Amino acid sequence: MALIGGGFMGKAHSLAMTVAPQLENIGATITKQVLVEVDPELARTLADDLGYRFSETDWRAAIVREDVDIVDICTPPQLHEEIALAAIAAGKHVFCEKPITNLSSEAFAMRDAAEAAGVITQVGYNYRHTPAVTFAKQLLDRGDFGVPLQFRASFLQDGLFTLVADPHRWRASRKTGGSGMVGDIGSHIIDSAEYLFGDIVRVAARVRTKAPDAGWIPEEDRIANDSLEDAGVWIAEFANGAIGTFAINSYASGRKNRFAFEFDASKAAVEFNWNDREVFKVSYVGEEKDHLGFRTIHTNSEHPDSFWRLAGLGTGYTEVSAIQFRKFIKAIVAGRPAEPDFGDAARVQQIVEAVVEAAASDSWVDVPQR
Ligand code: NAI
Ligand code: SOE
Repeated sequence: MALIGGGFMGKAHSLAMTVAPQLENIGATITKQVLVEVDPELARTLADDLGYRFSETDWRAAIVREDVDIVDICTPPQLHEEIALAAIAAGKHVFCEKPITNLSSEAFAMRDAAEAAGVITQVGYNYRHTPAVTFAKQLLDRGDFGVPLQFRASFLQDGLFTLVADPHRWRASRKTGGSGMVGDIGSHIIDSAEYLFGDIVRVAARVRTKAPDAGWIPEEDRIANDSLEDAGVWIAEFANGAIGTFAINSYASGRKNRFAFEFDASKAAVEFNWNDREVFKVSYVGEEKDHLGFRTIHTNSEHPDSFWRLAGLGTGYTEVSAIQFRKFIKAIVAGRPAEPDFGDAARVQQIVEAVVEAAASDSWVDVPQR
């Protein structure tokens, strides 16, 4: 593999790629061949630390190497499209971090290019690979929970202040950060919503940007200055008739990467919170009255993708990441599409755009159907 961008996610991917083939035979060996960073010294140091054979400063040189089969893109989003298209043209399989790019039109072109080239793609919507989420999805698809009715999701963080102050401030500019926090963290709950409940068909929304002192930047100033939204709420209708609500912001004091959803279906209600990611909670309709309420399902080796035989040992960020790469490599070995691929991610981007447009136009916006 060639890793492009050795920042936060570059490190997470490197750790996960080491672990991915080790607990199960996935039919392939991963060799960390080359790491790309713009600064040569940083590239060399990171390559040594993270176990890559070579370092490089130009991603173009890395992706055409004969000894590279997989290109893993972990740069800020505005570079994803160019790197991915070039990697696809070079016949490489591509893993790309989310958002796949900042425009859905570009994202669909990336999907088409990958399909035409016959390469496998996957995008870093990692939360759906948490064993508890995967198992909830299996039960939902099997009909155990009945007909999906209502989905409620939120992704809350309190990190904005650090993000604007540290080198990761690319997130605070529209040119580099794309569609703000709706694209950055909202995209994760959109991906999970479609993964679990199916296609979203229309949305209505409000987005906001927090003023430096207190309150919101006035809407007219926000729009005139093209300020990136850092908060949003939206409602959605699904193709299957279900309805949903979503909320994000990046200054929810004390909320540490709180990705969470709950849903009600005709036979059960389900609750998942990434901060307690080893479990999910389910309450079945029709239980004996003295048993009514939520039970906690602890994931263990009985459940899909789990790492450890014993429940309670913890399911970490690296483990979930390793699960997503294990699936990616297995898809490449089997020559079948991975999930979520560029097509799925292009749809997420389409919904991100619909949310921003719905807020700007103060109206419901239909999401084009697949
Ligand atoms: P970061 O800022 O920590 O790392 C980006 C790295 O890319 C930096 O080290 C930078 O020097 C490097 N870079 C920039 N231009 C480059 C170029 N031309 N060639 C090679 N390297 C270059 O950013 P972070 O947090 O790692 O985010 C990267 C991507 O991962 C983003 O798309 C972000 O949305 C996504 N992400 C996904 C997460 C998830 O849980 N799925 C978590 C965090 C980020
Ligand atoms: C920052 O908001 C961030 O790192 C996102 O970019 C990731 O996608 C999310 O998983 C964690 O938060």
